[in-house]
Amino acid sequence: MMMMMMSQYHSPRLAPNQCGSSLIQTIDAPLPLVWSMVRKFDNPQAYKQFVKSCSVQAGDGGAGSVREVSVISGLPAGKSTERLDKLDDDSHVMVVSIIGGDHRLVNYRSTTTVHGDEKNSVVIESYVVDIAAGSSKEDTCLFADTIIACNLRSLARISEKMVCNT
Ligand code: A8S
Repeated sequence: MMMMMMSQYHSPRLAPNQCGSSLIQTIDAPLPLVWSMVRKFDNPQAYKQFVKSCSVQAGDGGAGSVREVSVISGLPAGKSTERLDKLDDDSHVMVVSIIGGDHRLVNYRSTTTVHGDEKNSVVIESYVVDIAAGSSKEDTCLFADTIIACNLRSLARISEKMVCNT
């Protein structure tokens, strides 16, 4: 099942000026709990520690909704405008595109899928992004990978804390 999800959702075609990768996080918490945190498009700050605030500018939190995210100071960015392209509560698939903002992640699109059962979860997050002029593929991917890894570790820490794993 997970191999199928990998090929279906996490193997995007890359143009020559793009890069991307996928990150995997195991979590000792039930899939429904983890998915309930991931799916809340209007509340990324629940686990994304670089997010200072978020306001939904269009939509009701379902596909097509647009949010504006403000990030904490110290990052090479202030704001990001992001659109929810897909939210599938049956397959636990979420696709988000970055459509604006004062940062270098141009044409960024991420797919997050959650797998698992009533005890354990696996989150896979993959993305594609343009390599900005003057940047290398390595630097672009390292930057995005670092942020996503922080987000996924934070998601694991918070959801594991919400259940009693003894
Ligand atoms: C996410 C993933 C990423 C967010 C990046 C990669 C970002 O929010 C931060 C710094 C930037 O320079 C770009 O799922 C941007 O949130 C923390 C503002 C988009």
